[in-house]
Amino acid sequence: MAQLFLGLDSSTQSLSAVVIDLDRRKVVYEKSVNFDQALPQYGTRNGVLPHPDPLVKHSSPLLWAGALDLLFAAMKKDGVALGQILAVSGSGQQHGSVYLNEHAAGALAKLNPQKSLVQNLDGVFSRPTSPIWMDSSTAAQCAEIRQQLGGIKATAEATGSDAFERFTGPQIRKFYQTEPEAYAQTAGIALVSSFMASLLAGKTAPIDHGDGAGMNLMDIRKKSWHAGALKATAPDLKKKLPALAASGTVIGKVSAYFVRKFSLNPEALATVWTGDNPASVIGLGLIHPGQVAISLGTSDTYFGSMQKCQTDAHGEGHVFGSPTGGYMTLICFKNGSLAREKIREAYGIRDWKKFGAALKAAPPGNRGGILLPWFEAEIVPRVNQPGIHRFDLDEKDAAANCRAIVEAQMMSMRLHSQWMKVAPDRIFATGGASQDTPILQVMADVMNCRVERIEVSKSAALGAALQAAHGWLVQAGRKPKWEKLVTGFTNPVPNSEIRPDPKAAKVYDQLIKKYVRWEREVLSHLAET
Ligand code: XUL
Repeated sequence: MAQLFLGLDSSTQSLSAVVIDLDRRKVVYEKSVNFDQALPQYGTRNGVLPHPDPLVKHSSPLLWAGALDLLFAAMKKDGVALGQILAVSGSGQQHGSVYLNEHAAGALAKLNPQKSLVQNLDGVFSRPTSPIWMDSSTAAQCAEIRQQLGGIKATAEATGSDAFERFTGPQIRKFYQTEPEAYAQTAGIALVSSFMASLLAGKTAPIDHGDGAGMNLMDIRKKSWHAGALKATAPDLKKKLPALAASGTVIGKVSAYFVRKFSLNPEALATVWTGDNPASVIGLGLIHPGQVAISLGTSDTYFGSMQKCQTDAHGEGHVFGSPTGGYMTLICFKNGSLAREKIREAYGIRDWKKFGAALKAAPPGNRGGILLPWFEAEIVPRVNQPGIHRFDLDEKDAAANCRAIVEAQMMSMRLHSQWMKVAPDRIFATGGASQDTPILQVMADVMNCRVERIEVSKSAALGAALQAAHGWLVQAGRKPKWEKLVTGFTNPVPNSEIRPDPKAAKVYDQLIKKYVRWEREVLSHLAET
C-alpha cells in the first residue's frame, strides 16, 4: 500500500492540498479552493473582508472552515485515496488570529458529520472576524509593547522580531483595548494554523515554534510563552493561549468528522501545523544552516536556515523556529519585481529578456554607479518616504540603470542579512524573476555564492505534507532524517547552477562599501526631513 501524506496550506486567498507518495517520492495530487470564487457569500476580495479603514484587514474563520469542507469534498470526488492517508499536517498564513469562546472546545470534540463545519462552529467565536497579516492598524500597540520590552533590539532579542503591526500580540492588545468585553469572553486564541489543525484533530491544537514566533509573544530561545511579552500585551493572556509544540508533533488521530464524511483513514494522524513561511522552508529543501532561498516575486524575500539563534538588532528581519528544529529567518524587501518593472517600463524595454540583455551591456559594478530603488516605502531598510536615489549614475543610460537596480537589490540583501552570521553556501532562487539568468548571475556575483533555480509549485503545502510524513515516522519510532525526507521533492532544476565570477565578486566586495555609505547617508537625511 502506498504511504500517502496530506499537506494543506490555508493562505490568504485559498486553501490548497498536496498529497505525496513517500515511497515513489512524488506529488500525486494538488488542488486549491479559491476563497472569493468558491465561497462568495463571505464577500471577500482576494481573501480579505471589506472595511472602511484601509489599515484594517480581516478575514473570516468560518470561511476557512467552509473551504476545508469544500477541499475534502473535492478530494473525495477526484478519487484521492483518502483511506490511505497516514497523516495530515498543514500551514497557515502567519500572524492571523482566531478568538474562541467557552463553547469551542465542546464543539470541536463532537463535530457532527451530518452538518457542515460552518454549522458545527455556530456560536463558538468571541470575535466574528480575524485580523490577518495584511492588517497595519496597530502602530500604537506596537509602540507600547516595544517600550515595555525595552526597545527594538530587546524586543527582537526576546521574541525574534521587533513589534510589527501584523504580528499577533499587537493585534490581541488592540482587541483587548477596543473590545474589552469580547476579550474577557475569549476562552482561547488560535492562529490560522492552529485553528485549522484543531478542526482536523477535533480538539485544541498547540501553536508551533515557527508560527508562535510570529506573535511577539514567544521567547525565541526558550520556545515558551514570554512572561514579559504576555504582560505587555493583555491581562490573563496565558490562560487563553494553547500550549506550544514542535511543528509536526502528533496531536492524535484525525477527528471522526472527516472519517465519516469523507472516508479519511480513521488511523490517520493529525499533527501540529506551522506558518506558511516555515513550511516553505521545508518545501524548498532548506535543511542545512547556510542554505538560503531567495524568492524574486512582487516583493523579494530572503529565507535562511540557521542553527544558532541570532536576532536582528535593527529589528528589520524576523527569526522563526524552523520546523526542522533550528531557526529560520525571513527578510522581506518590498521593492522587488515591482521596482524592476518600474525601471524596465521607464526605459521602454519590452520584456524581461531584453531587460536581461540591457543589464549585461553594462559591466559588473557599473563603473561605481549606484541606485537606491525605493519606489514604494521599503521594509528593509526601513524607509517611510518612497524615492529613487542615484549616485554616479547617468539617468539617461538604460543599460546602467537596469544593472544598477539588480545590483542594489542584491547588495541590500547581502548587507541586511549579515546579522544572521551565516554566510550562504548555496542559494536556491525561486519566484517569477528567477527565470532570468542575467539577474541570477548578479545574485551569484554579489553574494559570491553558487545559485541554483528551484521550481516548486505550492511549496508551503508540500512542506506541510513532508512535515506530516516526518511526524508519522517519528511516532512510528523511526528516526527520519530531513535531508533524506525531502530528497526527490525539492531538487533544484537540473543544469541550472550559476557560479560566481571571481573577478565580478571582487568588484562587489568594493562596491558594497560605497553602497553602505550611500544608504546610510540617505537614511539619515530622510530621518531629518
Ligand atoms: C510573513 C507574512 C506573510 C504571510 C503570508 O511574516 O506576514 O508572508 O505569512 O501568508
